Amino acid sequence: MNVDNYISARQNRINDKLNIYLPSAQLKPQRLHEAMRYTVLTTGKRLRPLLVYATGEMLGAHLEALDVPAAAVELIHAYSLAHDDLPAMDNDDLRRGQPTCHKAFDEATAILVGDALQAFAFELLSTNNSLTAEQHLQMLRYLAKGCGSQGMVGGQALELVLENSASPSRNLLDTVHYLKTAMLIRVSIQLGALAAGAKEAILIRLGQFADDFGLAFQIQDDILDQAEDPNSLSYPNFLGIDEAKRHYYKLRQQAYDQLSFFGDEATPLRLLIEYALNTNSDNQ
Ligand code: GRG
Repeated sequence: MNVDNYISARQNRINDKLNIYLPSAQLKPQRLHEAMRYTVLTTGKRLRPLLVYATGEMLGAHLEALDVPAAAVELIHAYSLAHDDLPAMDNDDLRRGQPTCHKAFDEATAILVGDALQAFAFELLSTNNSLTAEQHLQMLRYLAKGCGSQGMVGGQALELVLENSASPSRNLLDTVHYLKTAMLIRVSIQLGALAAGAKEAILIRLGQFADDFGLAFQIQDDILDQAEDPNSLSYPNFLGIDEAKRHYYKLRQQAYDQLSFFGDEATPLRLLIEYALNTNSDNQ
């Protein structure tokens, strides 16, 4: 299997599904729906849906059973980006190379877009597809916990604590990024596994893989952004660039090692490590 073919096939699939699932811009309230579509349908890597597909496929799920959970995690991700870009948060003008939602529309609309995308993710996940009612319930629980106050939003809240701390600790830095970034990655992997009917032991093993993958992804992002803000509380600024790179490589290797348990069927997940954790950090 070739990495580019696999990634682009699944990206095309989720882009088609998102286009179909999202409310039409002709439906009232038109401006809100237009802004929701604008926010989601811009070109992102679709990493979280790719993780749902790759994990589910590894464990024998049908692609049709993975479309809805894959869309749900991308909707949550898109909502978090729209809210994170707001003036009260990061105050960014550009996202995915285009004006952020509040710049293209307005602040109130961007807040409502995030709210509506979050609700839509849960609505979609509760709809009937090829999964059992128990699988639906489990997925709803994992997603709700993963993106709430003890997950992604909690990570964002703790980042504010970190930024205002006189002596920020390494432990707090790690907690922020496990929650803010790695948690939705973890949930994506877990939803893929749940769609395949995976048992607790597999979920735990995949949770360890997800944590390594998710934190490595965040550190890579920090290394790539390093030049942008030398004063931010990023891994390179906190640990020093050499230690940040060393930690990145260690986590990436650990993620590969976690997959040795699975054999050849883990090829899609190995391809995703290649795709998402591909920084030659020595060149940064
Ligand atoms: C709920 C306000 C709120 C925030 C939650 C997830 C999050 C916290 C904020 C998003 C902003 C951010 C920069 C998070 C760090 C993780 C990260 C590298 C996000 C970008 O994800 P990619 O690279 O983006 O997968 P694309 O555009 O490819 O989907």
